[in-house]
Amino acid sequence: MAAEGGLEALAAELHEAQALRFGDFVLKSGISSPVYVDLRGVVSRPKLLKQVAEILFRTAQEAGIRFDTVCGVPYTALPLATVICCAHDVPMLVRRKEAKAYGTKRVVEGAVRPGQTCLVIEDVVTSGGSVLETAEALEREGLKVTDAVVLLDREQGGRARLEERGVRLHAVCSLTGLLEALGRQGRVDAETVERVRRFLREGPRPPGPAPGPRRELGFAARARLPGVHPLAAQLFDLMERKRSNLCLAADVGDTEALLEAAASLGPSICLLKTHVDTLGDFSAEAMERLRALARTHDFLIFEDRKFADIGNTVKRQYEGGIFKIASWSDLVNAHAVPGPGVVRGLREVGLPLQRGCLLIAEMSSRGSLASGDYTTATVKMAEEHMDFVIGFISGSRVSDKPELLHLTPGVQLQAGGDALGQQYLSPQEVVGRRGSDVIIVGRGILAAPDRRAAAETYRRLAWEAYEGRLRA
Ligand code: 5BU
Repeated sequence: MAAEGGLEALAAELHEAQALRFGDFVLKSGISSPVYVDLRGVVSRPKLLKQVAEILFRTAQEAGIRFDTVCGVPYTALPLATVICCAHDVPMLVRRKEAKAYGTKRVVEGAVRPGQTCLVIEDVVTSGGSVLETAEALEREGLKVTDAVVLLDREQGGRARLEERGVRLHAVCSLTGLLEALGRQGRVDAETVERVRRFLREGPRPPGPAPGPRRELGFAARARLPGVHPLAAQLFDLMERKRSNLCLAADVGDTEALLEAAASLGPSICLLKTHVDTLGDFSAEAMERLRALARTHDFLIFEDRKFADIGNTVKRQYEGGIFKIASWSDLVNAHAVPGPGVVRGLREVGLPLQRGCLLIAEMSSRGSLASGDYTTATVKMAEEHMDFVIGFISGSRVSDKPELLHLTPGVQLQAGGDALGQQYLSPQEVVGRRGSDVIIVGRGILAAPDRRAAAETYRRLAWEAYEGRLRA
């Protein structure tokens, strides 16, 4: 571990580089964490990059590790390895994540000399999986891997797992050590320090309905609550009737495809979500036909417009323009970023039409800024405007008011994500464990070979997860 003074200075520099963020994050593994470590910003700060590389090298020397070459775990640790190798005249090896499809097809580039020892460099270790992958790739080339040096150990099982596989882990600092240094420096408040400490001590726990004596109400009972918004009551009732808490994200290119999706998948869904500004041939007449299909198949329409302007502007965007969203969409959503004026503006148009609104408390995309205090403030704004706001877009249950609905996008059967930051969780995770009410699924259904069968699968899984929650 780094010497006391060194750790204090490093903690301060990392904090300034925003390498540690505190709030509510969903990690790559799908678990929720109150802390997020992202050292990618270090490359933009040459002094810090050099400092971190030097500390890593010194840690290796102080531990008496003997090595012939150095390899960084791709990608964040690549520049660190480069700086170390240049400064200390050590040959470097580069591991490719995928073998080249042409040419040499090598996964390790550089002068590979079987029998030599390679030191692995990494920025952060959680479970140790990435270090192991690199160690195994090097070993397949005949190299020996005995040690790995890492800047930060998240203390979540990585050290033991690596040791089991014969790789000793040397960490410059632990997450607890860094956290405590930030606490001492007044950069992180005591409550956050305690929260993260508890998380590290007790391990990840998926957020969700807080355990307690209060029994969870079903959708039918929630429809009958005295303060419930009429549109929310209508939605709860139709969900119960159709045994569906599935919202289709109908992300298609034209109105014919939209109407086709509505007609064929309508029986499986409680809501159909549109992005009207992505239709190549929008017409008011097509939206009338969509409303007719909504009546036939008993679902509501939700335009995912994400209003985010001052009240006066959103009012005009909601009511007017080419799309006249308020005339055909039962539900819209809004960001809380402009403050309560956004809700008040939309409400002026929506209330007389008995429309409703969802506030975006969290987003499913990687690195979303809607977290922590922002999410808390959004929940408060919704709870103060329940005559028009009927719920949230969020990754989990953020309010314990049963009158409000929680809708969650970023759902597919397989965990993972897309190339542009979308992150997926399963229906069981979202409804069963995170306490959300409705799953929003787009490509999981639309890209399936049999859309109807896929929609039925998502409907059934989300509904079973909801029923399981009621039984718990
Ligand atoms: P997908 O194909 O299941 O990834 O589509 C998800 C849909 O939900 C898509 O229309 C997004 O615009 C929408 N979405 C989202 O993915 N994440 C969010 O946080 C919000 C909306 Br808000």
